[in-house]
Amino acid sequence: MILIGQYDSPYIRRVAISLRLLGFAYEHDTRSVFGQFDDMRRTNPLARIPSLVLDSGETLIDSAAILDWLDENVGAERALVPQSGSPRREALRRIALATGAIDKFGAANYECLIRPSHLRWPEWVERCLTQGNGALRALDGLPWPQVAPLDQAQITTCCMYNYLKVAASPSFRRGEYPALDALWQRLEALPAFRATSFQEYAVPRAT
Ligand SMILES: N[C@@H](CCC(=O)N[C@@H](CS)C(=O)NCC(=O)O)C(=O)O
Repeated sequence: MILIGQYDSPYIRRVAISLRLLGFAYEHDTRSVFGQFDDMRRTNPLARIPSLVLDSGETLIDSAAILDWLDENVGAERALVPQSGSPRREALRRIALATGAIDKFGAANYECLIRPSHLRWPEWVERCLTQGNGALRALDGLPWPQVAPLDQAQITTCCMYNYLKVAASPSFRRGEYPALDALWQRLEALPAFRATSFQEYAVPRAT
């Protein structure tokens, strides 16, 4: 199978790490939604990442749909999201907070990094950051496991937090989230996380 998209996207990274943890081999196609926009639209009409091209030729789009497919394939015992009941609801709540934070800090990043400075909307950026930091505070206040096994809530939250650190999101308040720092430190040391690490957030910058 082929995973399309670069590791500086936390959505790509949570899929790549899940593939590795569950024992799926994949080729990595590092085309960019910014650099190869038209080409990427042929893979996903939204021109977004991630996409996963299966060995059958079918293309899955959207990280949630891809992770759902992975969980279905490995079965309930190994799935990264619990199958039912309050463990599932709790996992989905954490994942929703983490992906929501990605979307809010991501929107602020696009506004501050990509949009020409004279067209920026500071009140909108502020609103996004309030929402993003609200999600981080909620996640930081939760108990996180100190030991294996990993689950999707931990993986997605760590990918989100790492993205904020490396992309140097505006108003991401370093040092304010000790529980997330501890989770990040523990997970980023693991082989699947190290193998998908990235040093730079590669979006086009406004001049
Ligand atoms: N809900 C989607 C979100 C994916 C997403 O936001 N991808 C970003 C990269 S992190 C992207 O493709 N951005 C380019 C764009 O939307 O134009 C998922 O979970 O896959």
